[in-house]
Amino acid sequence: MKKVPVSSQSTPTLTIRGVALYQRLLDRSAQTAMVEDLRRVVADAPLFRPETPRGQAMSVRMTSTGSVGWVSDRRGYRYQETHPKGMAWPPIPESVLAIWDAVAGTERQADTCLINYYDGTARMGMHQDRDEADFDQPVVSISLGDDALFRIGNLTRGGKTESVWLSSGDVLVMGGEARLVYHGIDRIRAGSSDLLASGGRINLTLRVARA
Ligand code: MD6
Ligand code: FE
Repeated sequence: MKKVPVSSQSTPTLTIRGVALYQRLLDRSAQTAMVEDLRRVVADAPLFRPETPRGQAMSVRMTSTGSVGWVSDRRGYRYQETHPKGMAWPPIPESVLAIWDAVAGTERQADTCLINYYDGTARMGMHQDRDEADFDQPVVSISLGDDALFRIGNLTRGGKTESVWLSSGDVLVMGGEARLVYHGIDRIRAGSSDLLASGGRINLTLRVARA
């Protein structure tokens, strides 16, 4: 696992409602190296399709890395130490941790990285990320592959929203006042990137889940 050379460049190219966006922070070779690392992860901890607590199958497929991983089923949303098939989650690749180090702005290291895979029709409804113990710790997200329309709302459900297209290599930080804003993915622009051989989009979210 190679360290991805990212400039410790800590000026966002765009900030929307406190959500900081670092567009194209990863160049093509960094993206390719990261995808290789993720292929190894998925070989050990296969993607699965979670169910919401209400029994609805999500359109996104997921797996995790780190000491804990995020799961959802009839018992609810939570972090747990094992994949639904029972194995421990693989470690977070160094290439991914390097991005946390470059932009998170916190002393703590991420203890989990959720891997979301979107095919051309997948989406993610508006939600808050609130299953973590400490909301003073940011969430750092990395986009790879097809473009995605990311919608940013408010601290409560509803109200006016703003949207931005996320492209391959973009990194987003949700911290501070923006840590609990509602957000979602409306749609993927299928075929907009050739990074992934079979198309689609990968989104990585790095977090500190445990206190
Ligand atoms: C996605 N991202 O980009 C979904 N959550 O596919 C998220 O849900 C997200 O990008 C918290 C912080 C940053 C994110
Ligand atoms: Fe989220």
